[in-house]
Amino acid sequence: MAHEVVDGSSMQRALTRITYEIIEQNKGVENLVFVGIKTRGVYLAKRLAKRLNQLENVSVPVAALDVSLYRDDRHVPDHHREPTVKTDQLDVDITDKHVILVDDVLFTGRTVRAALDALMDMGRPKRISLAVLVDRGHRELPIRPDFVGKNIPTAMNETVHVAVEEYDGHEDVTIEHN
Ligand code: 3GP
Ligand code: 5GP
Ligand code: MG
Repeated sequence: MAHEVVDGSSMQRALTRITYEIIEQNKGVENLVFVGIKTRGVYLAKRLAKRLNQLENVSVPVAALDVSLYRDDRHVPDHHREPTVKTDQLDVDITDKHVILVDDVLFTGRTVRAALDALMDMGRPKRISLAVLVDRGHRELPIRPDFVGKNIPTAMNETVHVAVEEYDGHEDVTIEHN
C-alpha cells in the first residue's frame, strides 16, 4: 500500500525552486552541465535544464549516467552490492565545468559516491553539486545534497516511489511500507 506524500504540482514547484536556487547560488548559469542518474534523474535533469532555458534563456547540456545495482545477468536489485557505473562515456565534456548531478532519491549516498568516482575519471570538473528531488535520510557516507526538493524522513523498510510524467505517465511521490 502506497500513499502520496507529494503531488504533481508540488513536485513541479520544487523543481522550479531548485532552478532559482541554482541560478542564485551559481551567480549565473555559465559553465553548467547537468548529469542525471538513470533513470528518473535524467528526466528531472531535463526538467531543470528546460526551466533554466525559460528563465535565463541558456541551453545547458544534459548527460546521463548509468549507476546500477542490477547484475547484468538478472534484473533483480541486490542492495548488498556496491553501485557500479556503466562504462558508457558521457557525450558531454565536463572538464572545467560546473557539473550538477541530479537524482530522484538520495538514500545511503553510495550511488552518488559511485557517480563522483566516474565523473572524476571522465575529466576534471571545476565543481560538482548535487540536486535531488527527495532526500529520504539514512546516509552511510559523508555526502549531502546542495539542492533538495523535499526532505522525506523514512523508515528503512519503506520505499519512496517517484513518478515522472515522461516515463510513468503521471507525476507524484509516494511512500510504500514494505
Ligand atoms: P530510478 O532508476 O528512476 O532511480 O534502481 C532502479 C529503480 O528502483 C529506481 O528508479 C528506484 O525508483 C527504485 N528503487 C527503490 N528503492 C531502491 C533502492 O533502495 N535502491 C535502488 N537502487 N533503487 C531503488
Ligand atoms: P543510495 O542508497 O545509493 O543513495 O540510492 C541508490 C539509488 O537508488 C539512487 O539512484 C536512488 O535514487 C535510488 N533509491 C534509493 N532508495 C530509493 C527509494 O526509496 N525510492 C526510489 N525511488 N529510489 C531510491
Ligand atoms: Mg534514482
